[in-house]
Amino acid sequence: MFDNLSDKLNSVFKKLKGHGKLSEKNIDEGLREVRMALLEADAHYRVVKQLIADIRARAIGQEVLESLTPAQQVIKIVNEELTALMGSEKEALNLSGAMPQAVMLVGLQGSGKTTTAGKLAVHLRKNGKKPYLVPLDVYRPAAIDQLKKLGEQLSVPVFDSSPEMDPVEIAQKARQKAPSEGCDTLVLDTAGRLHVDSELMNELSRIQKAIEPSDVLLIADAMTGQDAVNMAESFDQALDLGGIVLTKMDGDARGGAALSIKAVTGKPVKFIGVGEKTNALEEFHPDRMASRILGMGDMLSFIEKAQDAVDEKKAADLEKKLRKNQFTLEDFRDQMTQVRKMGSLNDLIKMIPGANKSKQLNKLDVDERELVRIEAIINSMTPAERRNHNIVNGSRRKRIAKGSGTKVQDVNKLLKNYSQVLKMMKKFNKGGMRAMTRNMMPF
Ligand SMILES: Nc1nc2c(ncn2[C@@H]2O[C@H](COP(=O)(O)OP(=O)(O)OP(=O)(O)O)[C@@H](O)[C@H]2O)c(=O)[nH]1
Ligand SMILES: [Mg+2]
Repeated sequence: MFDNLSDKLNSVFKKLKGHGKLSEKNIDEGLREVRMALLEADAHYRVVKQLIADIRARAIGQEVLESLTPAQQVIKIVNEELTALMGSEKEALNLSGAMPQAVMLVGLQGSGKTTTAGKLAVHLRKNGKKPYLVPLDVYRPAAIDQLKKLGEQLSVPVFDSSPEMDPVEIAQKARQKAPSEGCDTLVLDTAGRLHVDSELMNELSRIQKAIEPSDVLLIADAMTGQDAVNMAESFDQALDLGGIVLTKMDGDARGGAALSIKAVTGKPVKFIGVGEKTNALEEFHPDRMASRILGMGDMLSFIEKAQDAVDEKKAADLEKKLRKNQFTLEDFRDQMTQVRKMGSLNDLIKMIPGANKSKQLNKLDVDERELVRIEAIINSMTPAERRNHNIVNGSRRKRIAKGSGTKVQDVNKLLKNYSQVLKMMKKFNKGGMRAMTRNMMPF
């Protein structure tokens, strides 16, 4: 991503560093090269012009010229201005309004709408939502099947569209059906066209008016550079976009679209697609992107990914155990310790889809101090007891209470909670359970 641009900018900075103290002339020379590099990366010329003017105004100021590390100061300014150009703050998906909500994906043929629909479903599920994939492409043969297959692979429900139906009718029916499928967020995968045409815009606009989605995302291929920016303007005029997803950023996209699309359209990039797989979607953080462009790396995104990977593995292990009915009190305790490391239990509980409504969950006492007691109780059990709670009879309960400095009632309560969790776990279907185990380790 941005390799070329990064290389060029770094060689400019290297030159600047070589000067020691900088003169206005040095800075102008450097900025001329920065300008060339940005234009070669296919950034919009008007955007580049303004950006360079902004950087220059700050870079020829006293602090920089008189600083002992002027080149570093210039890099810092470039970093800040690039960040501002891309929107400063991360912009999240808009999911306000009445349930079920809808996110509508629009874009040209092959831009990555269907792939992104799958990725977004995964993203939504990670955030405690229950996505419902809705195929609205009734023109291209096999488009509906493509989304159905994707849904199956991800264990996400897909509305059973048929090519004979009108897309508006499909979307309305899907919304009516969503609650009975246990879903709260529709992801509408619309049809693409080769070019922006009025027929397409009319159809998209009809869908938008009928469904009033909380977010409309343009899916744009980053490799098409300035074309993506122009296309975004056309879509925005017709649909008033909520944001943009730039796909194929893993390819040899030169970066121009990511740099200029916000400045030109006023609409933020909300996500970037970085691969064909369903987990290859990243939230777009302007500051991290600027650091990436300047070759400073993006530790934060990396760390987030690593954490994601670890949780995925833990969730998968846990799921396996639950399936085989091997989720022991020992696992219960270990998960609890993990959760305590992650922060407040009450905050974490809020992440479970439907936790507020679940009577069973409300019955579980989640007082933070209680966790310490629970840990002590489980530690006082023998390994055999931890592995099979059914053998913990009256006299064992007395012994455990004494060993952990608690009361027999506390031991009873823990065992009751634990068996309730077991029961509840068994009730969850595959998708639900995975989301739940990922979101909320002990329960
Ligand atoms: N490398 C890479 N490939 C992607 C990305 N997103 C989508 N693709 C690929 O782009 C191609 C088109 O993706 P689709 O999701 O089918 O595109 P679409 O917009 O739904 O296409 P139509 O339904 O025909 O309009 C597929 O081969 C995807 O695997 C991405 O972020 N990176
Ligand atoms: Mg498609």
